[in-house]
Amino acid sequence: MKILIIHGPNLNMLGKREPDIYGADTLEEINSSLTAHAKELGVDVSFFQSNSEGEIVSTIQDAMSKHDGIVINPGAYTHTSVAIRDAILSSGLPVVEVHISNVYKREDFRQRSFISGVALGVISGFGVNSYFLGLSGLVEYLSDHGTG
Ligand code: CA2
Repeated sequence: MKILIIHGPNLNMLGKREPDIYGADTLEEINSSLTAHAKELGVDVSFFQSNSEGEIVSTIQDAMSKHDGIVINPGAYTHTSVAIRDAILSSGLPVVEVHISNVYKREDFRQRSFISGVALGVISGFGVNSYFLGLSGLVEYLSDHGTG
Protein backbone atom coordinates (compact mmCIF):
# COMPACT_ATOMS: atom_id res chain seq x y z
CA MET A 1 0.00 0.00 0.00
CA LYS A 2 1.47 3.35 -1.06
CA ILE A 3 0.39 6.57 0.60
CA LEU A 4 1.35 10.10 -0.40
CA ILE A 5 1.49 12.80 2.29
CA ILE A 6 1.17 16.34 0.94
CA HIS A 7 2.03 19.43 2.97
CA GLY A 8 0.71 22.69 1.57
CA PRO A 9 1.95 26.29 1.73
CA ASN A 10 4.07 27.55 4.62
CA LEU A 11 4.26 24.14 6.29
CA ASN A 12 7.98 24.13 5.42
CA MET A 13 8.19 26.69 8.26
CA LEU A 14 7.00 24.23 10.93
CA GLY A 15 9.14 24.38 14.05
CA LYS A 16 10.65 27.69 12.95
CA ARG A 17 7.75 30.13 13.54
CA GLU A 18 4.47 30.21 15.53
CA PRO A 19 5.20 27.13 17.72
CA ASP A 20 2.25 28.09 19.97
CA ILE A 21 -0.17 27.32 17.10
CA TYR A 22 1.69 24.75 15.01
CA GLY A 23 4.08 23.07 17.49
CA ALA A 24 7.84 22.85 17.82
CA ASP A 25 8.56 19.94 15.45
CA THR A 26 10.12 20.67 12.07
CA LEU A 27 8.67 19.24 8.87
CA GLU A 28 11.69 16.93 8.56
CA GLU A 29 11.09 15.58 12.09
CA ILE A 30 7.39 15.07 11.41
CA ASN A 31 8.10 13.26 8.13
CA SER A 32 10.64 10.99 9.76
CA SER A 33 8.17 10.09 12.57
CA LEU A 34 5.49 9.45 9.93
CA THR A 35 7.88 7.14 8.08
CA ALA A 36 8.40 5.15 11.30
CA HIS A 37 4.62 5.04 11.92
CA ALA A 38 4.02 3.86 8.34
CA LYS A 39 6.59 1.09 8.81
CA GLU A 40 4.67 -0.12 11.88
CA LEU A 41 1.48 -0.10 9.79
CA GLY A 42 3.26 -1.98 7.00
CA VAL A 43 2.76 0.70 4.32
CA ASP A 44 5.02 2.88 2.18
CA VAL A 45 4.83 6.66 2.53
CA SER A 46 6.29 9.42 0.42
CA PHE A 47 6.17 13.15 1.01
CA PHE A 48 5.65 16.32 -0.97
CA GLN A 49 5.62 19.93 0.21
CA SER A 50 4.93 22.93 -1.95
CA ASN A 51 3.97 26.55 -1.58
CA SER A 52 2.54 26.49 -5.09
CA GLU A 53 -1.08 25.55 -5.84
CA GLY A 54 -0.25 24.34 -9.37
CA GLU A 55 2.50 22.02 -8.13
CA ILE A 56 0.08 20.48 -5.64
CA VAL A 57 -2.51 19.97 -8.41
CA SER A 58 0.11 18.29 -10.65
CA THR A 59 1.28 16.07 -7.79
CA ILE A 60 -2.28 14.90 -7.11
CA GLN A 61 -2.70 14.13 -10.83
CA ASP A 62 0.56 12.09 -10.83
CA ALA A 63 -0.47 10.23 -7.65
CA MET A 64 -3.33 8.52 -9.52
CA SER A 65 -0.94 6.06 -11.14
CA LYS A 66 1.47 5.67 -8.22
CA HIS A 67 -0.40 5.81 -4.91
CA ASP A 68 -3.41 4.22 -3.25
CA GLY A 69 -4.42 7.24 -1.18
CA ILE A 70 -3.39 10.69 0.01
CA VAL A 71 -3.15 12.47 3.35
CA ILE A 72 -3.12 16.21 2.68
CA ASN A 73 -2.75 19.30 4.81
CA PRO A 74 -3.69 21.87 2.16
CA GLY A 75 -2.75 24.78 4.46
CA ALA A 76 -4.38 28.05 3.45
CA TYR A 77 -5.41 26.54 0.07
CA THR A 78 -8.01 24.61 2.08
CA HIS A 79 -10.05 27.79 2.17
CA THR A 80 -9.49 28.99 -1.40
CA SER A 81 -8.64 26.25 -3.88
CA VAL A 82 -11.25 24.95 -6.31
CA ALA A 83 -8.29 23.61 -8.36
CA ILE A 84 -7.07 21.29 -5.57
CA ARG A 85 -10.65 20.17 -4.92
CA ASP A 86 -11.13 19.34 -8.63
CA ALA A 87 -7.82 17.44 -8.77
CA ILE A 88 -8.82 15.32 -5.75
CA LEU A 89 -12.22 14.59 -7.23
CA SER A 90 -10.87 13.56 -10.63
CA SER A 91 -8.07 11.46 -9.10
CA GLY A 92 -10.66 9.09 -7.63
CA LEU A 93 -8.21 8.43 -4.77
CA PRO A 94 -9.34 8.40 -1.14
CA VAL A 95 -8.01 11.59 0.45
CA VAL A 96 -7.87 12.48 4.14
CA GLU A 97 -7.72 16.22 4.93
CA VAL A 98 -5.73 17.02 8.07
CA HIS A 99 -5.08 20.21 10.02
CA ILE A 100 -2.73 20.78 12.91
CA SER A 101 -4.94 23.44 14.48
CA ASN A 102 -8.67 23.19 15.08
CA VAL A 103 -9.80 25.41 12.20
CA TYR A 104 -13.31 25.65 13.72
CA LYS A 105 -11.91 27.48 16.76
CA ARG A 106 -10.21 30.09 14.59
CA GLU A 107 -11.18 32.91 12.21
CA ASP A 108 -14.42 32.63 10.21
CA PHE A 109 -12.55 32.39 6.90
CA ARG A 110 -10.89 29.14 8.06
CA GLN A 111 -14.27 27.52 8.63
CA ARG A 112 -14.94 27.06 4.94
CA SER A 113 -13.07 24.18 3.29
CA PHE A 114 -13.16 23.52 -0.45
CA ILE A 115 -11.56 20.14 0.27
CA SER A 116 -13.79 18.57 2.96
CA GLY A 117 -16.67 17.88 0.54
CA VAL A 118 -14.45 15.62 -1.61
CA ALA A 119 -12.43 14.08 1.23
CA LEU A 120 -12.90 10.64 2.73
CA GLY A 121 -12.58 12.27 6.15
CA VAL A 122 -11.22 15.29 7.99
CA ILE A 123 -9.06 15.52 11.12
CA SER A 124 -8.41 18.91 12.69
CA GLY A 125 -7.01 20.13 15.98
CA PHE A 126 -4.79 17.34 17.31
CA GLY A 127 -1.50 19.10 16.63
CA VAL A 128 0.90 17.12 14.47
CA ASN A 129 -0.87 14.00 15.72
CA SER A 130 -3.58 14.89 13.15
CA TYR A 131 -1.23 13.51 10.46
CA PHE A 132 -0.78 10.21 12.35
CA LEU A 133 -4.51 9.84 12.95
CA GLY A 134 -5.19 10.64 9.29
CA LEU A 135 -2.64 8.08 8.08
CA SER A 136 -4.00 5.36 10.40
CA GLY A 137 -7.58 6.08 9.32
CA LEU A 138 -6.68 5.98 5.63
CA VAL A 139 -4.74 2.70 5.96
CA GLU A 140 -7.62 1.10 7.84
CA TYR A 141 -10.08 2.31 5.18
CA LEU A 142 -7.91 0.90 2.35
CA SER A 143 -7.49 -2.42 4.21
CA ASP A 144 -11.27 -2.73 4.52
CA HIS A 145 -12.23 -1.46 1.06
CA GLY A 146 -9.26 -2.47 -1.07
CA THR A 147 -6.76 -0.35 -2.92
CA GLY A 148 -8.79 -0.36 -6.15
O1 CA2 B 1 -3.99 23.94 11.05
C1 CA2 B 1 -3.51 23.67 9.93
O2 CA2 B 1 -2.85 22.66 9.73
C2 CA2 B 1 -3.70 24.66 8.78
O3 CA2 B 1 -3.88 23.90 7.59
C3 CA2 B 1 -2.42 25.47 8.71
C4 CA2 B 1 -2.48 26.59 7.68
C5 CA2 B 1 -3.73 27.44 7.86
O4 CA2 B 1 -3.81 28.40 6.82
C6 CA2 B 1 -4.99 26.59 7.86
O5 CA2 B 1 -6.10 27.43 8.08
C7 CA2 B 1 -4.92 25.54 8.96
C8 CA2 B 1 -1.26 27.50 7.82
C9 CA2 B 1 0.05 26.79 7.74
C10 CA2 B 1 1.12 27.73 8.18
O6 CA2 B 1 2.17 26.95 8.70
C11 CA2 B 1 3.11 27.59 9.43
C12 CA2 B 1 3.91 26.78 10.19
C13 CA2 B 1 4.89 27.35 10.97
C14 CA2 B 1 5.08 28.70 10.96
C15 CA2 B 1 4.29 29.50 10.17
C16 CA2 B 1 3.31 28.95 9.40
